[in-house]
Amino acid sequence: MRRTPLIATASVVAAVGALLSTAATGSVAAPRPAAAGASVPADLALVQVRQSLLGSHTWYAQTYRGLPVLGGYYAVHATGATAAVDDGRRPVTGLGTVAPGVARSSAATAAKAHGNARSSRLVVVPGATATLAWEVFTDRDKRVLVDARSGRVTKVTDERVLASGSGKVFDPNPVVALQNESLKDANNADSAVPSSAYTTVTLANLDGTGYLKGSWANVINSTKGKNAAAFSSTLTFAYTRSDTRFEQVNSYYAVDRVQTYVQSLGFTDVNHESQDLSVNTTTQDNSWYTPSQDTITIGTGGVDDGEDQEVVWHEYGHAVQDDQVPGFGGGSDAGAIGEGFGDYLAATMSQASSPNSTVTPWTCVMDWDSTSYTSTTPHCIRRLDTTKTVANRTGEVHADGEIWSHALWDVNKAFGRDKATRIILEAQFAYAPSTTWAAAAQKTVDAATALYGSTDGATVRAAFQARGIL
Ligand SMILES: [Ca+2]
Ligand SMILES: [Ca+2]
Ligand SMILES: [Ca+2]
Ligand SMILES: [Ca+2]
Ligand SMILES: [Zn+2]
Repeated sequence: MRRTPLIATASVVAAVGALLSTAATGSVAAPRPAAAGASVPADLALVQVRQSLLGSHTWYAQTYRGLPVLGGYYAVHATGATAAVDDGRRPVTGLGTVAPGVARSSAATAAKAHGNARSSRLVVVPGATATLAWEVFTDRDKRVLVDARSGRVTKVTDERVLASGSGKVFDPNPVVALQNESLKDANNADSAVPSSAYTTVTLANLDGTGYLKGSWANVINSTKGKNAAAFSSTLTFAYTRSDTRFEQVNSYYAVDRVQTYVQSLGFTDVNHESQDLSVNTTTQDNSWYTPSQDTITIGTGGVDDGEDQEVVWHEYGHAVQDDQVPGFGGGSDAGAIGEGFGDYLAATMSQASSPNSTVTPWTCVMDWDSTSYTSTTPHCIRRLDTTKTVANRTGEVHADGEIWSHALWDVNKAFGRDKATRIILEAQFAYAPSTTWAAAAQKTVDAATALYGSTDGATVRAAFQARGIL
């Protein structure tokens, strides 16, 4: 892709001689010597010269009154007797002063939400109405542009070059994948689960360090010891279930996938960060989200929780709500909403890749983990289709969560997973930290109405009315 050259008549690749004659028309300042002996326009700063098999390649950055112009470049490729120019300079017009309106230190403060400034420089943002900006590089590998007049952040980009790896996972778990309710943990034995239960997947958005660390999921296990962090210099993470690293891969994949799904619904600010995961670091038959640490901990009791992506998605549901509403979950109503939403998120993530069969209905949550503590089939820790209403409340948040999750599931049945999940996530931004069920349900109706109109709002209302919530 090439931008409009500053010199209108200069072709993208032209002989240096042709460029010189264009320059002579007066649109740029006098030529000066180039590294290769040719002349180049004056608004350039030499970046580097590289020698290839066929010649030399001289790269310049475009400048405007001494400041770098973002994205503007100029290259001279000299091979033998000829030199070709690649003119990638960009138009800069409408810029008055090149003195910043806000100080470098103010720009660093403005960028603080994206990390501490490691370095910064004043740049020209090109265009028909060019502007000045501070380009701030932070210790979180973010490049933040701060408008030098208003002091506002205008753009944030991730500098890291992200990598894809591959891994073996259960999707979402062996019971669902094999449609087999009689699988048993057998004390974490490889032989207990046929190899056909595994799926080889792409592990996306890795940071390339060789660890399971990426844009949306971050395995924080220590690099040493019994549950050491998985490492692969080739980003190949193919383990079987008896290997403690298997749960790390499964957890990374589950979290990367749910955040990617959330973004596909249009949300750019729902737990939009690399979620910390501490995997197999407790022997309890439990997993949890810790708000003060912003960490999900995955346990190994019974079936390893990390072998069932529905466990991970449930915990991610807590992380999502904690991110949307500071301090969310106080009181028995909000607590039950937390559990119900976690179960909903697990179920709707499984919807994407598993059948809604009589063996493993979508409404059955944690089909594999629960084989170690339930005796009836299908094995489910909880369901999204119980007959319970508010009249059946017990005060125990997980049990009561089944009432809330049933309402959410009815919304899902009415609209499909994308639209339903979009409504639910949008609504949750407006929940109070210790909301009542009625208030949260009304916010959900309001979100549906605002996004899609009153008919759809009425459909959501009916779902909550069916559970006695509204
Ligand atoms: Ca295991
Ligand atoms: Ca988080
Ligand atoms: Ca377990
Ligand atoms: Ca399930
Ligand atoms: Zn929970």
